[in-house]
Amino acid sequence: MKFFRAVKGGEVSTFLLDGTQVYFLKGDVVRALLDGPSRGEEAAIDVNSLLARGEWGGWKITKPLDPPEVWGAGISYEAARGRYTEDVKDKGMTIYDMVYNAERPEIFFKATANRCVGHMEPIRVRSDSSWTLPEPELGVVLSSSGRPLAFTVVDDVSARDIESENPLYLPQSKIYAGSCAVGPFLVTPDEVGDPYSLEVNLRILRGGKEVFSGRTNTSRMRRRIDEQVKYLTRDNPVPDGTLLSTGTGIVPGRDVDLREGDVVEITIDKLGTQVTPVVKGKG
Ligand code: DO4
Ligand code: MG
Repeated sequence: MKFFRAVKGGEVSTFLLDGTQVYFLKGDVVRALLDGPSRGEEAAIDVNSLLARGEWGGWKITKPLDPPEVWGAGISYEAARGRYTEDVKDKGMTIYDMVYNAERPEIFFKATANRCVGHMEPIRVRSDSSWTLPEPELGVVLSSSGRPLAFTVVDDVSARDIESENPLYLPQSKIYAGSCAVGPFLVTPDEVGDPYSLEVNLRILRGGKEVFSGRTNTSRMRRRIDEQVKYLTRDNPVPDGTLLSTGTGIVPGRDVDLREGDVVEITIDKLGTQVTPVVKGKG
């Protein structure tokens, strides 16, 4: 099953997509993931048009949940270790090499609901960043006990120049308005199957032309989801609906950066395609 949300007349409604049938969902999406969904009436929504245009029949698609907390995992893929290491001048053992090999993963606080955007909503480049990159990641919605309730597409948008200046600036590079894109769907684990065999594709478009493309597969994730969840929830109570973004396996180099007007397109098998325009500054 897939869930999505859309807004009409200022009201947010949650929908359940079962095959091609769309139903209103009664109650909150996290409750539905925890206890099973309570279907309302069938909804006459053309989901393909809503996804393609962001709007359809007065409905505007929005993020599929308001995550109370979003956490990130880092250096989960060898590709991330390699790219992040390029930032560090000292060519000895870097903090990224160390965390890649260590038992304890890098887990960091990423966002709250008000810093998240949905499919077709703008992600941001901070006003004080001149090198910001998208990080396409498999997102996992968790129960308070750490049980995976659903999967989604997450963009862990990161001001790479700020972190590379000094790793202690990580929170400023990661946490700001529009730094986290979620959706379009929450997809239940039974529909996803094996989360370690999903193709991940990233494209950056400028003036309609592709300026970057990259791909990976979640099979390359060194940090398994249960390992990440174990450390996230150790001595750290998280609320139902917490979103964990499991790290990126696609990290473009210094020659790529996000600019105002760019469009980021992330596709993950079984989870759909997330399209977000880029804006710079507070807006
Ligand atoms: O400090 C590095 C952050 C790494 C990250 O966000 C990732 O690997 O996805
Ligand atoms: Mg990341």
